[in-house]
Amino acid sequence: MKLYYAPGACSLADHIALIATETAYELEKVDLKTKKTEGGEDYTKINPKGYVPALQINDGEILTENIAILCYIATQSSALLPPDGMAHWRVLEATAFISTELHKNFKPLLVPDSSEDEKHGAQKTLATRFEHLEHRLGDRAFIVGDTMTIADCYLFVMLMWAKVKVGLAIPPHLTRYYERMKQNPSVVRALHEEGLS
Ligand SMILES: N[C@@H](CCC(=O)N[C@@H](CS)C(=O)NCC(=O)O)C(=O)O
Repeated sequence: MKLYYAPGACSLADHIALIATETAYELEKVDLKTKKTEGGEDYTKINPKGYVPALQINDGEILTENIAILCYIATQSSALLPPDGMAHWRVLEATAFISTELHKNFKPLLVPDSSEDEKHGAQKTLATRFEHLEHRLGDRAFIVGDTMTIADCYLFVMLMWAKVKVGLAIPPHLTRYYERMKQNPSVVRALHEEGLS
């Protein structure tokens, strides 16, 4: 499999998942401004949506969208997503929440043309969403169940953005979780491979 990524972007979640599941993978960096891959290809020909992540599956098929890619990686390896039962749906519930309620709400804080009102609104919404996760997490090590799942891969990236990219305060349980996840060997390796350690 080949993951098209940009350093520190949401594609980092998929990168962590590839490592945590011991999947064989290659990486190809994408310049999101020029839409060129490291190898000089036009990225919009690979993923016409123009954004990362995209996962090239071994038969050449391209899969996009974080939730789909994370589920694909987990399903191929039988790790990071309980195969059935309520735990399976709880992981998908948390992953959808992270994608639609956290990831999307960072946008006004990351693009240069947002108004102050838009930025303020995004900060308020994110604070509410993080508060919800703070209560869900409590003292536990992972956001769903007792082992790492795709939801943790994605949540780590959102917390990294909050801390490092936009300087948003995050509540104490989530702060401790972030610090623990930063030491997770899959996270350490993914950050290193993206030039972020
Ligand atoms: N709906 C997509 C959104 C992906 C996304 O927002 N990617 C960002 C990086 S975190 C990106 O590539 N932005 C550049 C662009 O849109 O041109 C998903 O969930 O995978």
